[in-house]
Amino acid sequence: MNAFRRLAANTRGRDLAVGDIHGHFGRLQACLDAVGFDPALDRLFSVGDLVDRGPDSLQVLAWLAKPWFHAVQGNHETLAINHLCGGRVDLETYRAVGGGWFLDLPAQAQRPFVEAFQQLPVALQVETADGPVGLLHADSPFSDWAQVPEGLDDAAVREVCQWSRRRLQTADSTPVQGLRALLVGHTPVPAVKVLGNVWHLDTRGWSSGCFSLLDLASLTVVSPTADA
Ligand SMILES: [Mn+2]
Repeated sequence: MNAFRRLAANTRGRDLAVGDIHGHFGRLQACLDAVGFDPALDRLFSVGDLVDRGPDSLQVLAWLAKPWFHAVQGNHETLAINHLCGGRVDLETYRAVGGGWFLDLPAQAQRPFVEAFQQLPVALQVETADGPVGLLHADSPFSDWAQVPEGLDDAAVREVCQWSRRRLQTADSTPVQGLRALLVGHTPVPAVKVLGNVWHLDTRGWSSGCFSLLDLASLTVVSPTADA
């Protein structure tokens, strides 16, 4: 697995990003339909946590096979990998955060999910006309994005990328240098929240909120509101 991936700009259609999905691909598709998402031209970027909690986790393999869908690895994908690959996972906690669909599969059926999750980068950089946009699941481990590609060799750095809530908890608005914007999820927010140039996109579309689709070219939220 290469933990860092770069993607060229989309010169044909729109690039949109979404926060944590957590097994709600049906709701996500409805949201994409509502904004006229065109799978022939547009791309959708996910900040990870594709599975657990919602009813559609098994659909994740079909979604990851879509050529227009690009995701980074969230901490929930890491839980599945660690469970099958001998890492330490507290089973009670994993089940409590929605991992039952995975834990109840026979090991042989768990394997394709883990293999797909292992292919996901921890950090992704997408070019836009106005500069690069970064994505990772939780928080940037560095104030300079240029340090990320090599830094990801370190497990402690990957852990910050996938688990940290420091920036939101400390309301740190220091921008991440080298990026136009960094898009993250992991910690739910009532509405899309920007700290510095870091956009927190997990607006609980998987729970009582709704998905927020962010247009990467304009850095505007294009998804309909709950009462639209
Ligand atoms: Mn998470």
